[in-house]
Amino acid sequence: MPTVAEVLVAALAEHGVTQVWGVVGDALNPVTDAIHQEQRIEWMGVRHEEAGAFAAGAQAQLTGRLGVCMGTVGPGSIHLLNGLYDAKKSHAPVLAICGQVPRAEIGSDFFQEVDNEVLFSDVAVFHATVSSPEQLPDLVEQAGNAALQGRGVSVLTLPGDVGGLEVPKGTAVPRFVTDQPAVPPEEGALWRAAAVINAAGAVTMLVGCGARDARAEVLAVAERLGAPMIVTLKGKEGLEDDNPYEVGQSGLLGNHASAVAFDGCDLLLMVGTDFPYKEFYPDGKVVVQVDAVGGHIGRRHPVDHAVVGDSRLTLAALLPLLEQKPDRALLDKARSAYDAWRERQRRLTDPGYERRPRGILRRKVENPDDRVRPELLAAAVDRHAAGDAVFTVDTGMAATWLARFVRMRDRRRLLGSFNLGSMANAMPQALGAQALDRGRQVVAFCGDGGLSMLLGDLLTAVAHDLPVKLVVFDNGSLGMVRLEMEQAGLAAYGTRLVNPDLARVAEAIGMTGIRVEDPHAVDGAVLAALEQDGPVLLDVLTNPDEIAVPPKPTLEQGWGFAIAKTKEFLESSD
Ligand SMILES: Cc1ncc(C[n+]2csc(CCOP(=O)(O)OP(=O)(O)O)c2C)c(N)n1
Ligand SMILES: [Mg+2]
Repeated sequence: MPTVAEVLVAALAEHGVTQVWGVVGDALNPVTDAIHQEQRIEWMGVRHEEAGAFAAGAQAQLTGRLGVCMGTVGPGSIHLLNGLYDAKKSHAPVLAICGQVPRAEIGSDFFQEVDNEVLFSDVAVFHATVSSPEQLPDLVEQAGNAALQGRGVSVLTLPGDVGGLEVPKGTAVPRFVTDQPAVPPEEGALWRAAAVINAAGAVTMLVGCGARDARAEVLAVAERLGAPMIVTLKGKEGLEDDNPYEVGQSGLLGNHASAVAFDGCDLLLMVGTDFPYKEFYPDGKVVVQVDAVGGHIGRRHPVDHAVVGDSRLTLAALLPLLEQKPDRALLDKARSAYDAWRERQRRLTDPGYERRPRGILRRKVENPDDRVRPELLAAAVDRHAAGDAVFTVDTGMAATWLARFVRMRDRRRLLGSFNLGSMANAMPQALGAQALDRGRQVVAFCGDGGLSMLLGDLLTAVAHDLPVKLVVFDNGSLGMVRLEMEQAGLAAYGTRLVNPDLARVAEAIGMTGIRVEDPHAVDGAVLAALEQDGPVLLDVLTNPDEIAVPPKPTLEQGWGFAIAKTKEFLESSD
């Protein structure tokens, strides 16, 4: 008879899982042994379980199937938590298989014992302990289905003496329900939305990743309404390329054209977006929101007319009800603002460009040792990366540079910790993406703070032959926090990072390491890194003083900046 562990692993393989991520040990040994025997699944040993959870979450987001990670009893499972929270908040179906002390010891405060029920209660949509082989296949099916249908994390806890037990004769291999039918809109809601849109003057669209599969419909509605379109960071995939209505992002990493589009409209049409930053929404507009999840309606900004429904189905049904709007003045205005902004940005990507001071936020960028502008690096990667590259990006300034300079053209994909906002996600997510297809280009935009947080898992790229390209924006600083502090008028205390030569670290680990200090060497180095067959770490010393100007810089931010700079100057001259 097969064991509990063997049946569980067979179910994962049948479902299409190709890797399981984690650190081996104790209660999980029967599972790793079953994986060892299963040709279709590769065991991906990581150095820190958090990296395994991020990798599994990345795989789930790219494939729509379960991503799977494992943590041993107690601390091994605790280490998974941050990556699992990221999966939860990214709506990624992830199964975590966690060890537990043997059944007879449960509740006795045994060595390493933690209460997984409590530990995972906030992060998991489903948690259960397998306490007898008779619970299969049902319990495993419930765990998988809860994750897939609830788009979240399921945790199966396996006590040390259970994985190796044989299942009763005739136990079927668990199977998972993968169908996710799209929700059609209600007729009445559609008519009401169409009526207010037809009655309104200028319309601006705010489009997010919920409309990723509705590209044709989104473009057709924008054309009918002559509407400028603000695309969220997560909506870049599939929506920004070759889109004559697009005016970039809003939010801190956004640009001025988004503010023009927001301010100038009479009606805001939100599609498939849960864009969270309330302060960037325009006041006093009629708001129509289309979202497949009813619970998302109105939670970021007051909504006048809601349509609950899948973006593609809803826009396809809405289009015939919409009248052509003849006035394209707002679209033209927002697009010219966008073009002018992009042209200014493009100048920053020239290695010889010197920015001149203008206004309070546009102080002359101090670049005494000619450090590389992050904009220049991001633009070079955009130029040379493949049309089907998978990008991952750390939380921090790297996200701004990616948002502004990397176009999600062709079949490019983008992963980040966009809802949890954790650091250290980009490298392990890249490992997950790369393991799915070692022939596809996978490029991680890493902060030096982010990369060093899970640095040990550079070893995983080498050990498992994952040719990831890690681009490190090495500004010697927790840059985003530094900017935050300075805008608030605080000295940037605690933000400096003392880094080693990360390219030499990479070399010692067995990767190719390339260090760049000269702006003129960036382009060649990026090309060389991307052309390498194996894993590469490109360590680029970027200018820590580079700032990103938000769509509408406020006077307070400007004053804060000036005050912070004075404080820093006084402190440094002690
Ligand atoms: C796990 C975690 N710890 C702390 C933070 C707060 N935080 C957000 S961005 C950031 C700095 C990131 O620094 P780095 O990775 O070097 O990127 P940079 O902004 O310098 O480009 C910090 C500390 C966080 N988001 N996640
Ligand atoms: Mg940094």
